[in-house]
Amino acid sequence: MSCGALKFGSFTLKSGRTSPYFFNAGLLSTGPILALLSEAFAATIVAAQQPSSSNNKTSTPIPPFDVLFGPAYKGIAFAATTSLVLHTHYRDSPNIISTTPETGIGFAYNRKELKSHGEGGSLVGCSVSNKKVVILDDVMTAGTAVREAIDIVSREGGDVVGVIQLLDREEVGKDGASSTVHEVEEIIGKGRVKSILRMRDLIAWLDSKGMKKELQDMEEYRSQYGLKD
Ligand code: OMP
Repeated sequence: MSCGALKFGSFTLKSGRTSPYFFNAGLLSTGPILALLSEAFAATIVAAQQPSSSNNKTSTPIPPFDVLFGPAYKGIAFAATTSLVLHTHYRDSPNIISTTPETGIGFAYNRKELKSHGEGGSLVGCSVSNKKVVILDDVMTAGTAVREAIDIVSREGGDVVGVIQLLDREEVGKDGASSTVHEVEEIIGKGRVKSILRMRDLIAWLDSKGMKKELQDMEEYRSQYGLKD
């Protein structure tokens, strides 16, 4: 909230849902904030690579991988800065990287418009072809944006083995029956979609600040679109 990235009011979302809050990750745009975010993304990736302590045998950790993919535009800075942090802080951790620590994790992002001259193509940065790829993105609501990112990487021959979101709004997916996270994990594997923050964290924070009106609006929205568990 201190930099305006989290706003309360009435917002029409990409999914058509009317939300009492909106998270604009484009405003997370200073050096100190990026340092915090990229460290959080890196730590979340490393934690997601550990075998789950739960008894759920179907859940698979994110395997060693090669490339971070940041969907244009907001994901670009996340992928670039997190690949840097994985190199500076985590290069000696075993099993993060499927290539050598010296090469490090690459990063890539898409162009919103195809470029026909110069090097051409729709992706910029490290090739994802025949690579294991982790997608870093801003917010997940109904999952349209993240599905698009998975399609882009797959079309270029990459294998998406993980998705890390900055904020999971913890909503039901397009069919309204199960969570968006569940639907995306159906595509890339159970236990492979992680988030730094979730809607429940925002609610706990609002509660701790005594922001009653916002809290009530969030709870109402959650009863309509939130997870039932
Ligand atoms: P879904 O594609 O429905 O998952 O919505 C996620 C996308 O909507 C994000 O990548 C953003 O472009 C945008 N969005 C936000 O940036 N912040 C929000 O709080 C909510 C949305 C949204 O439209 O759902």
